[in-house]
Amino acid sequence: MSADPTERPEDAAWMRRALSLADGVMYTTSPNPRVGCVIVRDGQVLGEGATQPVGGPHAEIRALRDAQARGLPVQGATVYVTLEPCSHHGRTPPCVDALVAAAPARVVVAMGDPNPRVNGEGLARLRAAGIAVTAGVCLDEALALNVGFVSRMSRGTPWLWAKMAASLDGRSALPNGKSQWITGEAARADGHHWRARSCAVLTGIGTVLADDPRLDVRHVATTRPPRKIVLDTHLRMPAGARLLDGAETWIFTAREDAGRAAELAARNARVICLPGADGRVDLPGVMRWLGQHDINEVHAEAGAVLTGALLQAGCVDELLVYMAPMLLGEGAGMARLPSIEDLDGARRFQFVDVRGLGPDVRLRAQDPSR
Ligand code: AOF
Ligand code: ZN
Repeated sequence: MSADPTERPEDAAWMRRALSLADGVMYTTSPNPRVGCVIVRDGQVLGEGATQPVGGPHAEIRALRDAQARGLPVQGATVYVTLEPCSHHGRTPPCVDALVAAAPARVVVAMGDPNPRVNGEGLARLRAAGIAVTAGVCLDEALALNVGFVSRMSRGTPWLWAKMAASLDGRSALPNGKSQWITGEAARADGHHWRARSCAVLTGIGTVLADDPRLDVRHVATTRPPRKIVLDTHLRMPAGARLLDGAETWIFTAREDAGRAAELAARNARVICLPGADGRVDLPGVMRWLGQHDINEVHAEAGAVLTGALLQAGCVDELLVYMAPMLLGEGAGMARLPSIEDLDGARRFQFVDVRGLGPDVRLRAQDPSR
Protein backbone atom coordinates (compact mmCIF):
# COMPACT_ATOMS: atom_id res chain seq x y z
CA MET A 1 0.00 0.00 0.00
CA SER A 2 1.45 3.40 -0.95
CA ALA A 3 1.86 6.05 1.73
CA ASP A 4 -1.02 8.44 2.32
CA PRO A 5 0.08 11.79 0.78
CA THR A 6 -1.55 13.65 3.67
CA GLU A 7 0.88 12.06 6.16
CA ARG A 8 3.01 14.65 7.99
CA PRO A 9 6.58 14.23 9.25
CA GLU A 10 5.54 14.21 12.91
CA ASP A 11 2.76 11.62 12.47
CA ALA A 12 4.80 8.41 12.86
CA ALA A 13 6.28 9.46 16.22
CA TRP A 14 2.84 10.28 17.68
CA MET A 15 1.41 7.09 16.28
CA ARG A 16 4.20 5.13 17.96
CA ARG A 17 3.14 6.69 21.26
CA ALA A 18 -0.44 5.59 20.58
CA LEU A 19 0.84 2.10 19.69
CA SER A 20 2.71 1.88 22.96
CA LEU A 21 -0.48 2.77 24.85
CA ALA A 22 -2.21 -0.05 22.95
CA ASP A 23 0.66 -2.35 23.83
CA GLY A 24 0.07 -1.49 27.50
CA VAL A 25 -3.40 -3.10 27.37
CA MET A 26 -2.08 -6.24 25.63
CA TYR A 27 -3.61 -8.65 28.15
CA THR A 28 -6.97 -7.07 28.92
CA THR A 29 -9.03 -6.02 25.89
CA SER A 30 -9.91 -9.20 24.01
CA PRO A 31 -12.13 -10.02 22.23
CA ASN A 32 -11.82 -6.33 21.41
CA PRO A 33 -8.66 -5.09 19.71
CA ARG A 34 -5.89 -3.30 21.58
CA VAL A 35 -6.13 0.35 20.61
CA GLY A 36 -4.29 3.46 21.75
CA CYS A 37 -5.17 7.13 21.20
CA VAL A 38 -3.21 10.38 21.67
CA ILE A 39 -4.68 13.84 21.11
CA VAL A 40 -2.12 16.51 20.22
CA ARG A 41 -2.03 20.22 19.49
CA ASP A 42 1.13 22.21 18.72
CA GLY A 43 3.33 19.40 19.99
CA GLN A 44 1.44 19.19 23.31
CA VAL A 45 -0.47 16.12 24.45
CA LEU A 46 -4.03 17.10 25.40
CA GLY A 47 -5.19 13.63 26.34
CA GLU A 48 -4.47 9.96 25.82
CA GLY A 49 -5.94 6.57 26.51
CA ALA A 50 -6.30 2.92 25.57
CA THR A 51 -9.13 0.41 25.17
CA GLN A 52 -10.66 -0.75 28.45
CA PRO A 53 -11.83 -4.33 29.16
CA VAL A 54 -14.83 -5.47 27.15
CA GLY A 55 -17.92 -3.33 27.69
CA GLY A 56 -15.76 -0.44 28.85
CA PRO A 57 -14.83 2.69 26.90
CA HIS A 58 -12.73 2.60 23.76
CA ALA A 59 -9.36 4.33 23.44
CA GLU A 60 -10.74 7.50 21.82
CA ILE A 61 -13.30 8.00 24.60
CA ARG A 62 -10.59 7.59 27.25
CA ALA A 63 -8.39 10.14 25.49
CA LEU A 64 -11.25 12.64 25.04
CA ARG A 65 -12.18 12.29 28.73
CA ASP A 66 -8.53 12.72 29.69
CA ALA A 67 -8.34 16.01 27.75
CA GLN A 68 -11.61 17.12 29.29
CA ALA A 69 -10.37 16.30 32.79
CA ARG A 70 -7.31 18.45 32.12
CA GLY A 71 -9.55 21.27 30.91
CA LEU A 72 -8.02 21.18 27.42
CA PRO A 73 -10.41 21.60 24.47
CA VAL A 74 -9.84 19.23 21.57
CA GLN A 75 -11.28 21.50 18.91
CA GLY A 76 -8.78 21.93 16.06
CA ALA A 77 -6.36 19.33 17.47
CA THR A 78 -5.04 16.12 15.85
CA VAL A 79 -6.22 12.74 17.11
CA TYR A 80 -3.85 9.80 16.62
CA VAL A 81 -5.56 6.44 16.95
CA THR A 82 -4.13 3.02 16.09
CA LEU A 83 -7.45 1.68 14.70
CA GLU A 84 -10.18 3.33 12.67
CA PRO A 85 -12.73 4.74 15.14
CA CYS A 86 -15.89 2.67 15.37
CA SER A 87 -19.10 3.86 13.73
CA HIS A 88 -21.47 1.27 15.17
CA HIS A 89 -23.35 0.70 18.38
CA GLY A 90 -21.67 -2.34 19.94
CA ARG A 91 -21.50 -2.70 23.69
CA THR A 92 -20.59 1.00 23.65
CA PRO A 93 -21.74 3.94 21.46
CA PRO A 94 -19.80 4.90 18.30
CA CYS A 95 -16.48 6.68 18.85
CA VAL A 96 -16.99 8.71 15.66
CA ASP A 97 -19.96 10.48 17.26
CA ALA A 98 -17.82 11.55 20.21
CA LEU A 99 -15.00 12.64 17.90
CA VAL A 100 -17.29 14.63 15.62
CA ALA A 101 -18.75 16.36 18.69
CA ALA A 102 -15.25 17.23 19.94
CA ALA A 103 -14.36 18.65 16.49
CA PRO A 104 -10.65 17.93 16.03
CA ALA A 105 -9.20 19.26 12.77
CA ARG A 106 -7.61 15.96 11.84
CA VAL A 107 -7.72 12.24 12.71
CA VAL A 108 -4.75 10.02 11.89
CA VAL A 109 -5.23 6.25 12.00
CA ALA A 110 -2.80 3.38 11.60
CA MET A 111 -5.21 0.80 10.18
CA GLY A 112 -8.83 0.38 9.16
CA ASP A 113 -11.18 -1.62 11.37
CA PRO A 114 -11.73 -5.02 9.65
CA ASN A 115 -14.92 -5.47 11.68
CA PRO A 116 -17.61 -5.65 8.95
CA ARG A 117 -19.77 -3.37 11.09
CA VAL A 118 -17.15 -0.62 10.72
CA ASN A 119 -14.90 -1.35 7.70
CA GLY A 120 -14.34 2.18 6.35
CA GLU A 121 -17.56 3.64 7.69
CA GLY A 122 -15.74 5.28 10.62
CA LEU A 123 -13.34 7.17 8.36
CA ALA A 124 -16.15 8.07 5.93
CA ARG A 125 -18.19 9.61 8.75
CA LEU A 126 -15.26 11.65 9.99
CA ARG A 127 -14.61 12.98 6.48
CA ALA A 128 -18.30 13.74 6.01
CA ALA A 129 -18.11 15.87 9.16
CA GLY A 130 -15.30 17.92 7.62
CA ILE A 131 -12.48 16.31 9.63
CA ALA A 132 -9.27 15.63 7.67
CA VAL A 133 -8.27 11.95 7.76
CA THR A 134 -4.86 10.33 7.21
CA ALA A 135 -4.66 6.52 7.18
CA GLY A 136 -1.91 3.88 7.15
CA VAL A 137 0.61 5.48 9.51
CA CYS A 138 2.65 2.65 11.16
CA LEU A 139 0.32 0.16 9.51
CA ASP A 140 2.52 -2.93 9.96
CA GLU A 141 3.03 -2.35 13.69
CA ALA A 142 -0.72 -1.86 14.16
CA LEU A 143 -1.54 -5.05 12.25
CA ALA A 144 0.98 -7.03 14.31
CA LEU A 145 -0.50 -5.76 17.56
CA ASN A 146 -3.95 -7.07 16.65
CA VAL A 147 -3.03 -10.03 14.48
CA GLY A 148 -5.69 -12.20 16.13
CA PHE A 149 -8.51 -9.65 15.89
CA VAL A 150 -7.68 -9.08 12.21
CA SER A 151 -7.61 -12.84 11.63
CA ARG A 152 -10.98 -13.43 13.27
CA MET A 153 -12.63 -10.51 11.46
CA SER A 154 -11.17 -11.27 8.04
CA ARG A 155 -10.89 -15.10 7.98
CA GLY A 156 -13.41 -16.05 10.64
CA THR A 157 -10.74 -18.03 12.50
CA PRO A 158 -8.26 -17.07 15.23
CA TRP A 159 -4.53 -16.60 14.76
CA LEU A 160 -2.75 -19.63 16.22
CA TRP A 161 0.84 -19.86 17.33
CA ALA A 162 2.37 -23.18 18.33
CA LYS A 163 4.72 -22.78 21.26
CA MET A 164 7.51 -25.25 21.75
CA ALA A 165 10.75 -25.62 23.65
CA ALA A 166 13.60 -27.58 22.13
CA SER A 167 17.28 -28.32 22.18
CA LEU A 168 19.59 -27.22 19.35
CA ASP A 169 18.99 -30.57 17.72
CA GLY A 170 15.26 -29.94 17.79
CA ARG A 171 14.33 -32.35 20.59
CA SER A 172 11.48 -31.34 22.87
CA ALA A 173 11.67 -34.35 25.18
CA LEU A 174 13.92 -37.30 26.01
CA PRO A 175 12.90 -40.80 24.86
CA ASN A 176 11.59 -41.41 28.41
CA GLY A 177 9.33 -38.34 28.10
CA LYS A 178 11.32 -36.05 30.40
CA SER A 179 11.30 -32.42 29.26
CA GLN A 180 11.52 -30.34 32.42
CA TRP A 181 13.29 -28.04 31.89
CA ILE A 182 14.95 -27.64 28.54
CA THR A 183 14.87 -23.85 28.55
CA GLY A 184 15.71 -21.49 31.41
CA GLU A 185 13.71 -19.09 33.60
CA ALA A 186 13.69 -16.15 31.18
CA ALA A 187 12.34 -18.24 28.30
CA ARG A 188 9.68 -19.81 30.51
CA ALA A 189 8.58 -16.43 31.87
CA ASP A 190 8.35 -15.10 28.31
CA GLY A 191 6.12 -18.05 27.44
CA HIS A 192 3.68 -16.85 30.11
CA HIS A 193 3.40 -13.46 28.38
CA TRP A 194 2.26 -15.28 25.25
CA ARG A 195 -0.21 -17.32 27.26
CA ALA A 196 -1.48 -14.15 28.92
CA ARG A 197 -2.07 -12.28 25.67
CA SER A 198 -3.93 -15.16 24.02
CA CYS A 199 -7.68 -15.69 24.31
CA ALA A 200 -7.17 -19.42 24.72
CA VAL A 201 -4.46 -21.90 25.61
CA LEU A 202 -4.93 -25.13 23.70
CA THR A 203 -3.43 -28.52 24.41
CA GLY A 204 -4.05 -32.18 23.74
CA ILE A 205 -5.28 -34.98 25.96
CA GLY A 206 -1.85 -36.65 25.68
CA THR A 207 -0.25 -33.72 27.48
CA VAL A 208 -3.04 -33.64 30.08
CA LEU A 209 -2.62 -37.35 30.88
CA ALA A 210 1.17 -37.17 30.92
CA ASP A 211 1.79 -33.89 32.79
CA ASP A 212 -1.52 -32.85 34.42
CA PRO A 213 -0.66 -29.22 33.54
CA ARG A 214 -2.56 -26.21 34.95
CA LEU A 215 -2.09 -24.17 31.76
CA ASP A 216 -2.70 -20.98 33.68
CA VAL A 217 -0.79 -17.73 33.59
CA ARG A 218 1.98 -17.18 36.09
CA HIS A 219 4.73 -14.50 36.14
CA VAL A 220 2.31 -12.01 34.50
CA ALA A 221 -0.34 -9.97 36.28
CA THR A 222 -3.58 -10.30 34.36
CA THR A 223 -7.26 -9.88 35.14
CA ARG A 224 -8.36 -11.88 32.10
CA PRO A 225 -6.93 -15.39 32.17
CA PRO A 226 -7.13 -17.17 28.81
CA ARG A 227 -9.65 -19.92 28.38
CA LYS A 228 -8.34 -23.49 28.43
CA ILE A 229 -9.05 -25.79 25.52
CA VAL A 230 -8.31 -29.51 25.26
CA LEU A 231 -8.52 -31.63 22.11
CA ASP A 232 -9.60 -35.06 23.25
CA THR A 233 -10.75 -37.40 20.46
CA HIS A 234 -11.94 -40.24 22.73
CA LEU A 235 -13.10 -38.06 25.65
CA ARG A 236 -10.54 -39.47 28.06
CA MET A 237 -10.32 -36.28 30.13
CA PRO A 238 -10.01 -37.18 33.84
CA ALA A 239 -12.54 -35.28 35.96
CA GLY A 240 -9.74 -34.68 38.45
CA ALA A 241 -7.41 -32.92 35.98
CA ARG A 242 -5.92 -29.78 37.48
CA LEU A 243 -6.60 -27.60 34.47
CA LEU A 244 -10.36 -27.98 35.08
CA ASP A 245 -10.03 -25.84 38.20
CA GLY A 246 -11.22 -22.29 37.60
CA ALA A 247 -13.03 -20.89 34.57
CA GLU A 248 -14.94 -23.04 32.07
CA THR A 249 -12.76 -25.35 29.96
CA TRP A 250 -13.75 -26.28 26.42
CA ILE A 251 -13.13 -29.90 25.45
CA PHE A 252 -13.39 -30.82 21.79
CA THR A 253 -14.03 -34.48 21.10
CA ALA A 254 -15.09 -36.87 18.34
CA ARG A 255 -17.02 -39.10 20.73
CA GLU A 256 -20.64 -38.58 21.75
CA ASP A 257 -20.91 -39.64 25.39
CA ALA A 258 -23.62 -37.89 27.37
CA GLY A 259 -22.54 -39.54 30.62
CA ARG A 260 -18.94 -38.37 30.37
CA ALA A 261 -20.06 -34.94 29.16
CA ALA A 262 -22.28 -34.59 32.24
CA GLU A 263 -19.46 -35.71 34.52
CA LEU A 264 -17.17 -33.10 33.00
CA ALA A 265 -19.90 -30.44 33.05
CA ALA A 266 -19.94 -30.89 36.82
CA ARG A 267 -16.30 -29.76 36.68
CA ASN A 268 -17.26 -26.68 34.67
CA ALA A 269 -16.15 -28.12 31.34
CA ARG A 270 -18.11 -27.76 28.12
CA VAL A 271 -17.83 -30.74 25.78
CA ILE A 272 -18.15 -29.97 22.07
CA CYS A 273 -18.39 -32.92 19.68
CA LEU A 274 -16.84 -32.07 16.30
CA PRO A 275 -15.82 -35.28 14.55
CA GLY A 276 -13.88 -35.03 11.31
CA ALA A 277 -13.92 -37.43 8.36
CA ASP A 278 -11.03 -39.45 9.85
CA GLY A 279 -12.86 -40.05 13.12
CA ARG A 280 -10.63 -37.59 14.98
CA VAL A 281 -11.52 -34.04 16.01
CA ASP A 282 -12.11 -31.80 12.99
CA LEU A 283 -9.28 -29.29 13.53
CA PRO A 284 -10.32 -26.69 10.94
CA GLY A 285 -13.83 -27.02 12.36
CA VAL A 286 -12.46 -26.25 15.84
CA MET A 287 -10.79 -23.13 14.46
CA ARG A 288 -14.05 -21.95 12.87
CA TRP A 289 -15.94 -22.69 16.09
CA LEU A 290 -13.41 -20.66 18.07
CA GLY A 291 -13.69 -17.77 15.62
CA GLN A 292 -17.46 -17.80 16.13
CA HIS A 293 -16.90 -17.69 19.88
CA ASP A 294 -14.78 -14.53 20.02
CA ILE A 295 -11.37 -16.20 20.21
CA ASN A 296 -8.76 -13.95 18.55
CA GLU A 297 -5.48 -15.62 19.46
CA VAL A 298 -4.76 -19.23 20.34
CA HIS A 299 -1.63 -20.29 22.18
CA ALA A 300 -1.15 -23.98 21.35
CA GLU A 301 1.11 -25.70 23.83
CA ALA A 302 0.96 -29.36 22.94
CA GLY A 303 3.12 -32.39 22.30
CA ALA A 304 4.64 -33.40 18.99
CA VAL A 305 1.56 -35.38 17.87
CA LEU A 306 -1.04 -32.61 18.22
CA THR A 307 1.38 -29.90 17.05
CA GLY A 308 2.05 -32.02 13.95
CA ALA A 309 -1.67 -32.57 13.37
CA LEU A 310 -2.38 -28.84 13.68
CA LEU A 311 0.38 -28.11 11.18
CA GLN A 312 -0.95 -30.68 8.73
CA ALA A 313 -4.47 -29.33 9.05
CA GLY A 314 -3.22 -25.85 8.12
CA CYS A 315 -4.16 -24.41 11.51
CA VAL A 316 -0.73 -23.02 12.51
CA ASP A 317 0.04 -19.43 11.58
CA GLU A 318 3.19 -19.01 13.60
CA LEU A 319 5.80 -21.07 15.44
CA LEU A 320 7.02 -19.74 18.77
CA VAL A 321 10.16 -21.73 19.48
CA TYR A 322 12.33 -21.45 22.58
CA MET A 323 15.65 -23.09 21.87
CA ALA A 324 18.22 -24.04 24.47
CA PRO A 325 21.97 -24.38 23.73
CA MET A 326 22.12 -28.11 24.35
CA LEU A 327 22.05 -31.33 22.38
CA LEU A 328 19.81 -34.17 23.53
CA GLY A 329 20.47 -36.83 20.94
CA GLU A 330 17.55 -39.22 20.68
CA GLY A 331 14.15 -37.90 21.68
CA ALA A 332 10.83 -36.50 20.51
CA GLY A 333 10.89 -33.81 17.86
CA MET A 334 8.89 -30.60 18.02
CA ALA A 335 6.16 -31.75 15.65
CA ARG A 336 5.41 -35.18 14.22
CA LEU A 337 5.03 -34.83 10.47
CA PRO A 338 5.08 -37.41 7.70
CA SER A 339 8.55 -38.09 6.33
CA ILE A 340 9.36 -36.50 3.00
CA GLU A 341 11.62 -37.63 0.16
CA ASP A 342 12.52 -34.26 -1.16
CA LEU A 343 13.34 -30.87 0.35
CA ASP A 344 10.74 -29.36 -1.95
CA GLY A 345 8.18 -30.94 0.36
CA ALA A 346 9.49 -29.14 3.47
CA ARG A 347 7.11 -26.93 5.43
CA ARG A 348 8.67 -23.51 5.15
CA PHE A 349 8.32 -20.53 7.44
CA GLN A 350 9.73 -17.04 7.61
CA PHE A 351 11.53 -15.74 10.67
CA VAL A 352 9.82 -12.57 11.86
CA ASP A 353 11.76 -12.15 15.11
CA VAL A 354 14.82 -13.70 16.74
CA ARG A 355 16.04 -12.73 20.20
CA GLY A 356 18.06 -13.98 23.12
CA LEU A 357 16.34 -14.77 26.43
CA GLY A 358 18.97 -15.50 29.09
CA PRO A 359 20.98 -18.44 27.78
CA ASP A 360 18.28 -19.40 25.25
CA VAL A 361 16.90 -17.93 22.05
CA ARG A 362 13.33 -17.28 20.99
CA LEU A 363 12.47 -17.77 17.35
CA ARG A 364 9.23 -16.57 15.84
CA ALA A 365 8.51 -17.91 12.38
CA GLN A 366 5.33 -17.31 10.38
CA ASP A 367 3.69 -19.23 7.60
CA PRO A 368 4.44 -17.00 4.59
CA SER A 369 1.01 -17.64 3.08
CA ARG A 370 -0.64 -15.77 5.96
C1 AOF B 1 -12.54 1.89 18.59
N1 AOF B 1 -11.68 2.07 19.61
O1 AOF B 1 -10.49 1.33 21.35
C2 AOF B 1 -11.64 -0.24 20.06
C3 AOF B 1 -12.51 -0.44 18.94
O2 AOF B 1 -18.78 -3.72 21.74
P1 AOF B 1 -17.98 -2.49 21.63
O3 AOF B 1 -18.79 -1.23 21.62
O4 AOF B 1 -16.87 -2.42 22.66
O5 AOF B 1 -17.27 -2.50 20.19
C4 AOF B 1 -16.31 -3.47 19.86
C5 AOF B 1 -15.80 -3.20 18.47
O6 AOF B 1 -15.23 -1.88 18.40
C6 AOF B 1 -14.67 -4.13 18.05
O7 AOF B 1 -15.15 -5.30 17.43
C7 AOF B 1 -13.91 -3.26 17.05
O8 AOF B 1 -14.56 -3.25 15.79
C8 AOF B 1 -14.04 -1.89 17.67
N2 AOF B 1 -12.92 -1.66 18.60
N3 AOF B 1 -12.91 0.64 18.23
O9 AOF B 1 -12.99 2.87 17.99
C9 AOF B 1 -11.23 1.08 20.38
N4 AOF B 1 -11.24 -1.29 20.82
ZN1 ZN C 1 -14.96 2.90 19.34
